[in-house]
Amino acid sequence: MTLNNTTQITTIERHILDQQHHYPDASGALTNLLYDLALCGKIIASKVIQAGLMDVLGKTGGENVQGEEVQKLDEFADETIYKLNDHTGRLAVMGSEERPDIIPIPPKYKTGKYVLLYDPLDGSSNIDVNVSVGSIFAIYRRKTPEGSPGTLADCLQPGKELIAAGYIIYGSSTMLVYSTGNGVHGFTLNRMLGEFLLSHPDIKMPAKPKFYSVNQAYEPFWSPGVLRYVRYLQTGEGEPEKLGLSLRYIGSLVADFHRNLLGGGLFCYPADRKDPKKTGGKLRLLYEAAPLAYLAEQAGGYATDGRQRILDIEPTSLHQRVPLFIGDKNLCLKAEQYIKKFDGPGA
Ligand code: P6P
Repeated sequence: MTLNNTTQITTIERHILDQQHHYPDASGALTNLLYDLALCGKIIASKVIQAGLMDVLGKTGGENVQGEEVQKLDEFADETIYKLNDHTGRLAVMGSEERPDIIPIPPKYKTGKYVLLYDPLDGSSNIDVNVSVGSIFAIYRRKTPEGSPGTLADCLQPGKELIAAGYIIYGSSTMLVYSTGNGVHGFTLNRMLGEFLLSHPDIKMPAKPKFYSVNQAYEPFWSPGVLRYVRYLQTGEGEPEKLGLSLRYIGSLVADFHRNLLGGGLFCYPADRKDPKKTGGKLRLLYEAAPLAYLAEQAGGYATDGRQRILDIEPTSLHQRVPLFIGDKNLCLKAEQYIKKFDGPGA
């Protein structure tokens, strides 16, 4: 049977299982955890598609056809990921962008050896204008002894300790992109079969970048180094040839990252002085920057906060923010050079 002219149908379950042999001590728990996240993606995708309809219902202040109160989709996504993972015995603890503190495993369930950190629905404010949004996940091994409740210390691990990371993008098609440290692999949801099928094996960022992504509205609030860097992205100043980049900014991190991963380019969200909360950047380290940095490096790219490699940053709090430059490795390293030169050693 052929599908999209391929002679082999590889489901995500099959692919994850094939990856398992890289981990001799694999008990299958990581494999099953990734299955569970794929199922979360299917469930969330089914709701995101209806969002417009629900919005119409929501506008009457009424209830949806099942008599349920219309839930905010990001809360729905958060509940879905939590409920599909709280009882499996695979996790020691969870952390979510939607919840202020770590999420313990209910005492009635066994704890496991993994830690799941997630952004259940990043960019959800874009849903009502039909812009792609995404769920992001990061998986670590616990550091505290098995059998005890997971702790904040289990969550505050640098990205270089990740054992798996990925995202589900809800766009023109629903895709799950993940890595367990052996390359980045993309799966597209076949709604008829209800299966994620391998569509983008071993993704590598194109050697020649085509795009840069930044919110130019914050230009007046950037540091001198960031200003000069973005000017470099626009003009290629000092380079033997123009960079020839196009600006593409969707305002949805997963969508911007996904386009640059496949098309080649750099996304940046620098620190800015416009909002006191963003003087250290807007995006979150643990469940946005670090998992995407892991994928970027697995695909031949890089990620920095402008001073250091994202994956080397030792987290100090669950929801800490970082400036983010992610994608094409040369362009990321150029950001570090400009910031060091024009903003000083450790501004
Ligand atoms: P701004 C969405 O709200 C988000 O968290 C990311 O998905 C996105 O990259 C960023 O914020 C956009 O922020 O300030 O440009 O609207």
